[in-house]
Parts: sequence; structure tokens; C-alpha cells
Amino acid sequence: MTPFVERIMFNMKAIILDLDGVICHTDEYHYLAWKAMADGLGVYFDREINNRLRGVSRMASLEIVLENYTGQLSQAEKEALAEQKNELYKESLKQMSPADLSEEVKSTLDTLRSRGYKLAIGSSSKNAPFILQQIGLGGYFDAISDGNNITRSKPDPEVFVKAAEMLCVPCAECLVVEDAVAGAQAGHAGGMRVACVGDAAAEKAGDYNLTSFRELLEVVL
Ligand code: B16
Ligand code: MG
Repeated sequence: MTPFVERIMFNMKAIILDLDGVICHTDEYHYLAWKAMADGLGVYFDREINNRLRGVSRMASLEIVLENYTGQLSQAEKEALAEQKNELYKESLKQMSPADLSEEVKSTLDTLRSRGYKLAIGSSSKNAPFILQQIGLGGYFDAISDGNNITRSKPDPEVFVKAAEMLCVPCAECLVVEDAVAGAQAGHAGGMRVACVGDAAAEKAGDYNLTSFRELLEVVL
């Protein structure tokens, strides 16, 4: 990796960060809630299937979970299952606190801000504002684009394009940070550069595939 390349070569002005799996680890809570819902329905579900749900909207996630379900479900029954999962998930979110924001993530965000970058959230989650509040980042970001202001989920670029619009920064001058392959595809589809951590980094889905969040400081001066 060549340090400083993003600012010099791409005139990078803003960083749009995914929430679940990047800023905090609500991905484990998603897994536990989907697992409980699937067990209740008698559908096989494991962590490998769960990886396919990263960055994907709630209803699209449900369709993936139901791939192993042999029965028939009406739209109303599907919505009730999604609601059931969300209620379980929200119970976990209530227990979150600023202690769930790692020192590494907070200090890296603060350093990026001190270097002059605008910072935004680009998350598929409708629970994003509540999660940010819980971990002490309510009001921290310059813009929040999330599941409440989009009609198409990642890998569609809508959530990131809207974040760039809110920041008044051209897409080509934004760097997306993602843990999901679908999220990395969304960033690229929006004409943005992409740095990946976690699952998406293991899949080499980004222009930069990082071994830690802090390594972002070597990508953007
Ligand atoms: P909700 P992200 C995504 O958040 C999650 O990765 C994905 O697993 C979830 O289904 C989606 O949000 C919707 O979440 O049910 O809370 O609206 O990674 O885009 O920050
Ligand atoms: Mg994510």
C-alpha cells in the first residue's frame, strides 16, 4: 500500500463509513437474532449464511434466510418474521453503551477529522440513529445516510450517493469504508474508492483491503 495516495491522486475530501461491522460490532447481534428466528421456524442457519446478510436490507436478508425453508409464507407472514427478528435485535441494542465503541475506532475517526476529512455514515440499517446514540456518536458525523432514506439496498450505490450529496462532495472524491462485499460493490457502483475491513477485506473486495481499522490512516493522509 502506498500511503498518502488517496489524497494526492484522487483529491479525497470525505470518508463514508459503513456502521455495522465497521464502526461497531452489531453484526454479532444481527446473527443471534436471525439465528433465533430461524431456529423457531426450523430453518438451518449458520455464520456462513449470515455473512451473506452483511450490508443487505432487512427484507432482502429474510429472503436469504428463507432459502432453506420449504413451506410457503404470505407477505404478511414474512413481514411478521422480519419484525420478530428486529424486536430481538433491538433488545440487544438497548444494552449497548459508549463502551461498545473501541478506542481504535474513536481515535482513528478523530484523527481523520483533524486531517480535514468530512465524515459520514452510509448504512443499510433503519436502526442506525439509535445505534449511534447508544455508542455515544449521536451528532458526531457530518451526515447520516441510512436505511431510513433509501429505497434500494447495497449493492445499489444509493446510500453512499445520498451521503455524498448530503456532504456536498462529488462521489469521485469520497472513500467508502466497508466490511461487506455488497457494500464494496455499492461504493464502486457509485464511482467511489473503497477500503475494506473484515469479511470484505478477506474477499479482497476493496481498492484497499485492511487488516485493521487504524490502517485507514495510512490510506488517507
Ligand atoms: P436493520 P450496515 C446493515 O447495516 C447490516 O449489515 C445488515 O445485516 C442489516 O440487515 C441491514 O443493515 C439492515 O438493518 O434491520 O437494522 O434495518 O452494515 O449497512 O451498516
Ligand atoms: Mg456492514
